[in-house]
Amino acid sequence: MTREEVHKNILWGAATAAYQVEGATYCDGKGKNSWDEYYEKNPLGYDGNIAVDHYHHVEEDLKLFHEIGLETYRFSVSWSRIFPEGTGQMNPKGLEFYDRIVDRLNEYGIEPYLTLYHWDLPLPLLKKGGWLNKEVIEDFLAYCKLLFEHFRGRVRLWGTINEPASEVMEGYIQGTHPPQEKNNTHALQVSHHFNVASAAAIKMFRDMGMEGKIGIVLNPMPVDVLEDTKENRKARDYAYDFMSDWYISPALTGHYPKNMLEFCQKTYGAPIIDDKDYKLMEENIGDYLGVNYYMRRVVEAKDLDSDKIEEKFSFVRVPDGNYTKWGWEIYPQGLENLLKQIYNKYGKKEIIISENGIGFDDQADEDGFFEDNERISYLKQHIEVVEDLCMQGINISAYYVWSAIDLLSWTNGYQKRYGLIGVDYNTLERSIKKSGFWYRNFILGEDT
Ligand code: GCO
Repeated sequence: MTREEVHKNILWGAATAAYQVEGATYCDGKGKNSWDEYYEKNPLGYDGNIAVDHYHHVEEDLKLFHEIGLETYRFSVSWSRIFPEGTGQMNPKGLEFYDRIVDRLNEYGIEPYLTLYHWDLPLPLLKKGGWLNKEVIEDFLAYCKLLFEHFRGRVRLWGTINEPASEVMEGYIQGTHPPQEKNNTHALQVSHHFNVASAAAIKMFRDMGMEGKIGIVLNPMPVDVLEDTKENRKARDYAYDFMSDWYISPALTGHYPKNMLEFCQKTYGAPIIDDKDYKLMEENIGDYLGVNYYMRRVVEAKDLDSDKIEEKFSFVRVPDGNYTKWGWEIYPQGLENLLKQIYNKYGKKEIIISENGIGFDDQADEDGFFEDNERISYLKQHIEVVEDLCMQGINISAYYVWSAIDLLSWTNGYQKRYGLIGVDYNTLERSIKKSGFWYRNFILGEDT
């Protein structure tokens, strides 16, 4: 295919997540969730109570998404707006908010892409064990069923669980996200419950005869070594298995990487897997694999004999690497390496780049205009890789810039901006950044 044909085949969009944009923490019946409590318990100097107040600016924001020419928009639904207690009584005002989003997007001809779960677990469910408690899977399915029934025919692109690896690593190993545990056994069991929940939602979607596509959204990272030694290559394989393939393998085959599973079950006694789980996961592979790509990881061997996986390797900086102030390496080649590694191991699969973008501390000029040239450069480099890969036969059907609009960075607050649309956090005034105009022209196929 030519680059022009590839460009036309890909749906070009941008993404956000409920908790990172909506604010309106307790408006119109929304219940408390895990992140509301997290920011109360961890005084970081910022929280999600206002975010960018998308809840009260939704019409304006969707109009701006239309103005920058998005062909599709990925957003997530806040479970605790729909079921304030996580289960039981549904909150009609919560559903109305998402009706406004979905119906306006369809009026604009912008394909809605609805993520069912993007980390904001209703607090009562966290209090009964969260994702460690297998009962929460049933609660999740009741929530999914309601949304499938309600949006049938109006939403044709669905994501089940966003970045399970992030919630597992940060929430159960590093303790930097809710529920702030440091327990590898719990981490591994939660990772399994995410896979069961996703497969069960996919099964329900198909049993209900829903139109469109559904899949899980992962954030796999390619892993390289600086010095090519036997020990470093072993550390690399552990790191890739632990951070990436542990999630890719069940998503694409219904089974975990064999060596890592044996090691985990021997060392941590987890995950405990019921036989029916395997059947469910094998029989309900997603229609696509969502890939959130930001960066690669570079590692060296640490303590290869440690019984803690994360102590077998340590992250290293590339001496002449290009890093943001938050230490994220800008490395577009990593996207090619990652997708080819996935294709080589699992064969051809539809891929959606469900997030790709970069956080900078953008500064507006005296007229309030964000001349975010670095973001344009980052997007250009990564989109070029996306189009090149499609020309080589890799099936990428859609691409989403993270993020459509500036938003709350979970543990970096508001200084770290990702948006194509800027927000003045004092006035909540919106303005299209230079990258937003660039992306519009790019989508139109105008030489940029
Ligand atoms: C941040 C992160 C997030 C995630 C996104 C994952 O800075 O907080 O980059 O924005 O990328 O929520 O799906």
